[in-house]
Amino acid sequence: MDASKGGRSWFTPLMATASQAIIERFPLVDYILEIRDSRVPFSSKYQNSQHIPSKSRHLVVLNKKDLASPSQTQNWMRHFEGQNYNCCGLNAHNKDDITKLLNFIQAQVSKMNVDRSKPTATIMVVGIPNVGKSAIVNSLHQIGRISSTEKGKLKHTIVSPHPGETKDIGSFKIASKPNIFVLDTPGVLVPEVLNIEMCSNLALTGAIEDSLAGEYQIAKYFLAILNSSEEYRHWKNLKAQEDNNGPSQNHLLGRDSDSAEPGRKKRQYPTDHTQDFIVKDVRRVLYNTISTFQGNLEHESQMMRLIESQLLALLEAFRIPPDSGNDKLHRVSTKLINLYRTGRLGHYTLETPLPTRDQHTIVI
Ligand SMILES: Nc1nc2c(ncn2[C@@H]2O[C@H](COP(=O)(O)OP(=O)(O)OP(=O)(O)O)[C@@H](O)[C@H]2O)c(=O)[nH]1
Ligand SMILES: [Mg+2]
Repeated sequence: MDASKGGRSWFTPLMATASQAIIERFPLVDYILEIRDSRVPFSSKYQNSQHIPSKSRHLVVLNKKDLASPSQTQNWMRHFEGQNYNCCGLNAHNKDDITKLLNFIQAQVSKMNVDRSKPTATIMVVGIPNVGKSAIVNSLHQIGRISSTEKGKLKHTIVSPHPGETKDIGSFKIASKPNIFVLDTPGVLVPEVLNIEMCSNLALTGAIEDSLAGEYQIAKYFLAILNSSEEYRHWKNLKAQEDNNGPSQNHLLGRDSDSAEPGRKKRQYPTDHTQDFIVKDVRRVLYNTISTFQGNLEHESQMMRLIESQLLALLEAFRIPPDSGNDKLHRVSTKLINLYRTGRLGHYTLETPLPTRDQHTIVI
């Protein structure tokens, strides 16, 4: 995959300007939160992090931990701590996580400001696009320890599933005495061509606009990961239910399939509106196609054969008519990627902290 496609590039002029503006602020701010995506902590490294003046004023935040494998997030945290970074896993939409982060920031600020001579501290949030910088800033601002008058005038920075949403540096107050302000910044990617695996990881996790990589390619990449992982095994009981009852009829009854399971709290997926019975059918199709596949998934051509058959089988699960024209594979791909990105098809960490061929040569 190239940095540009059809005259468009992921490194936009706005990114170049923002990149410079952010670097110029490094010496002026008191602390930096570098946000990475827990699913790809290596590929989501912020390109200008070498300009951050000191490790003691730099926290690596592994955000979207709810979408990653919890044990792998622990491994990554140990990895960063082993390199003398402060590091934490975070879900930007989880109040407890944000409260802990706010406590940490306040503790750092008071350590840096022991004589309380400085009335204001500034924290800058940096990272590649779509890793959740604005979501974290909004959450910190909302639970911020500020006066009730200031609480009445809360601002919002735009949070969106599409990369490149934040265009300017914005300031949000999160604490008083001393005042602490957090700067939200636009996402910045590397300008040069990346290796194919990093590109694929960034495309799948949403750091690069989907149309640059192509939805069909991204969906195929996700299926290759799913087919090589153990996640689909969690859906075995769906197969057993089908054997006993036939295919899902919940939609006919207008019933929410997840809420039908006793003792399970219904999960919320704010950016995904796919109904539960469809998700269940998608999981069932994926489970059936993988578990009955006779070929050898180590062979690329056989993996591709499985993937292509899965995309066709998923048309029915997503209720896309097979005669719905040339864009049917595009539609099924878009829906599949969306389910993956909202965590409804399992939790995947796509990179390991162990030194591998490529990762070994690059110092984080
Ligand atoms: N599941 C999950 N989704 C998250 C989390 N943090 C952010 N998101 C979602 O990720 C998407 C991107 O979030 P933003 O806060 O807009 O990302 P950003 O880093 O500011 O992106 P740019 O402004 O484009 O650089 C949104 O759909 C958020 O709701 C998280 O911890 N978990
Ligand atoms: Mg943003």
